[in-house]
Amino acid sequence: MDDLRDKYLRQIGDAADEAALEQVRLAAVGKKGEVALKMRELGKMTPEERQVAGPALNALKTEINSALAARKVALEDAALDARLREEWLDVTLPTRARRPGSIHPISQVTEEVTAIFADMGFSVAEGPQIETDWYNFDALNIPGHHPARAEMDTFYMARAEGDNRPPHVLRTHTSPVQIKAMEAQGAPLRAICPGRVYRADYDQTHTPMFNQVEGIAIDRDISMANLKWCLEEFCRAFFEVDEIELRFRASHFPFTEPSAEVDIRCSWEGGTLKLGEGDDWLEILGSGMIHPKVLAAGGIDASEWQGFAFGMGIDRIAMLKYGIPDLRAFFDSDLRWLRHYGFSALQAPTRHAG
Ligand code: 2NL
Repeated sequence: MDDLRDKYLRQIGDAADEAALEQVRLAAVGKKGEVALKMRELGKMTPEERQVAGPALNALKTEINSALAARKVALEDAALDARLREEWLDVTLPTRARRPGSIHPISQVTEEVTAIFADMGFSVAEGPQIETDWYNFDALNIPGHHPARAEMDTFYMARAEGDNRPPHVLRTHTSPVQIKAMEAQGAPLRAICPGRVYRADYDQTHTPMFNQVEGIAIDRDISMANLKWCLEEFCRAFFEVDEIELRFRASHFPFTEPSAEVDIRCSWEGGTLKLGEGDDWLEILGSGMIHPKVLAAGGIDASEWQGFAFGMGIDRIAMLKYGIPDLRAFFDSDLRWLRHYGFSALQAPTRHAG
């Protein structure tokens, strides 16, 4: 018994870490440890022997267990001490004389657009960037084999092997958010939905991720005339030009009928863009009256309600407003570019001040 005690107390003292200590614990007082084996031998003893050996074994077990617990605490303390010696921070060091960060033009323009439409009574809705194909396509009147699904160069999410359900997609527009707003809030409804969208397209004027803002207004008597006023008001406020002129060109989208692409009058004289004057036209957005099937997909009765919708690229209108020449630079995270085109965190979006 004394040999056992000496052996295990020494091993406990020598255990260099918690793993080693656990090995000793198993060998000594574990289910198949040496003390347990000795306790099994009690059965073979005479009652007199057992009366001595039993309590002695129990006392040994208790002694080993408390030595184990004490050693565990000591090891934990030592580990903590080592960590505290290793991980330290001199909080008295002076701060680095560093320029503060800046607001990315995308964030700035999103704020500006949001503030302008908020003034016109639109609320803001956001939603997930990964969508079911129903919310991204079917609800928008883009059925399974419609070429728009291919046109939109969709990124499909992987499915587990053997899972034959249609894959989720990275949303190709923010329209799913409007469908969900219709479902949740019903009509009448005015909402804009800014956010990231994804299309597998990469060249001078396309990045696989870009930012879009879409808007919808639904009521009993909303018309294209309301759409035109709203968009003119928006352009005046956003581009900070009083004399703007918009041109509606007949177009086609599956989710609107009729549909129109909207151009803004501009001039490129002297190589700089001026809005509201000149003989050129610049396409800035797409729009139309929400297709009755899309209203129905959002749970809205198309015989009672109608509305307009529009969509535009935030990156694109940011380039126009702030004279940013290269779309791809938006996503390069180049510090010099960010310093040049970024906005001060203290500078409010243009419309907030007015
Ligand atoms: C573009 C064109 C557009 C819409 C987006 C929309 C959304 C719902 C219902 C109907 Cl929920 N329409 N969105 C409508 C017309 C055009 O975007 O060129 N975007 C960059």
